[in-house]
Amino acid sequence: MTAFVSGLQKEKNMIKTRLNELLGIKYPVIQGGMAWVAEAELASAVSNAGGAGLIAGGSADAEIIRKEIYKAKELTDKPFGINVMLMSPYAEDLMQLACEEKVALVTTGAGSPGKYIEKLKEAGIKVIPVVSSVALAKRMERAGADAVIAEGMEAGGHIGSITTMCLTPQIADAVKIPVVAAGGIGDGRTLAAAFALGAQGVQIGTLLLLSDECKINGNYKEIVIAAKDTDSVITGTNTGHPVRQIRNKFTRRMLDREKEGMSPGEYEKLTEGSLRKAAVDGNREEGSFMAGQIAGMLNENSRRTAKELIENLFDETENIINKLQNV
Ligand code: TUI
Repeated sequence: MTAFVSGLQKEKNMIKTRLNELLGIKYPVIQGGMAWVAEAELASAVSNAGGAGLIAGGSADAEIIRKEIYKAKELTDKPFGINVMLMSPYAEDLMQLACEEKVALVTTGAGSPGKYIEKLKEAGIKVIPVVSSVALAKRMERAGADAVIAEGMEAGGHIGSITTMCLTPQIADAVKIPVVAAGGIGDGRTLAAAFALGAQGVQIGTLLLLSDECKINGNYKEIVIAAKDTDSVITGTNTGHPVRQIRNKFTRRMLDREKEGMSPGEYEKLTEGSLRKAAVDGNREEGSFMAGQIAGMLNENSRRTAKELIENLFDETENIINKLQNV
């Protein structure tokens, strides 16, 4: 059978790419590093399902994350990692922790992890930064990253300004290391499209919000399920940290204040604790319900175990690739 896209092999009905090899995983999928959302239970469920599960560092300190790593080690013997949000005051401590606990991989967000890469590699950890531009992807490759996650602005949370459709192929052309597409991946069609764009795998976040092992407040799940295609908005564009989240009273207030010329300091003060209010308290009015644009295609049927979601995703992808090969 001719390959639909380069670098993609189908063995015994299994999609295998360089990302499977790099991480020793069954499916070329990495979990999004969702702060206040991605804890040991979700990470281990994704890893047990054959993907690369992640514990999100968010703004938590190293001792909190160490406990999550211990929990995950109890729950899985498969590779898992941590996501380090580089704006966190604990980013350096978390990198140290990753080396001590020898997690399989570290993904990073909201900055450049350049200064940490050498030490992580020395500890045998695979380093996969999230990038939102070709320039940063090239810089990360030169600094020794094992792969990059090309995250388009369809994604939830902190985002860049380029779409997955445009970013992924440009990064795939610019680097030799594997590219993982992120932002807008929620079913077999979008996953197959990621392969067509030159990705060797995908990162999924929003879809996993609905997994049984994701222990966010039930209101968060309801809000994601109810969201239509146009229900997410980007706040923070004018203060330097654009964040995609589902529209509510909080985002309306933020956008109003931005129009009035709010300062970055004021923005930070107003957003403090808002993610916790969403994920833990389920506060529909004051929470920051971060989710990607694919929230619009999720429904009650998307409430499944992480294993079912991932297996279904790759079954759909294979069917689509097979169909495309017959076009
Ligand atoms: O990091 C994310 N998503 C996030 S982090 C987060 S916590 C937060 N809360 C409030 C404000 C800001 C963050 C919620 N969601 N995704 C990965 C990501 N990284 N997207 C974009 C980037 C990125 C952007 C610029 C990475 C590097 C970069 O530039 C670095 C440089 O030095 O050029």
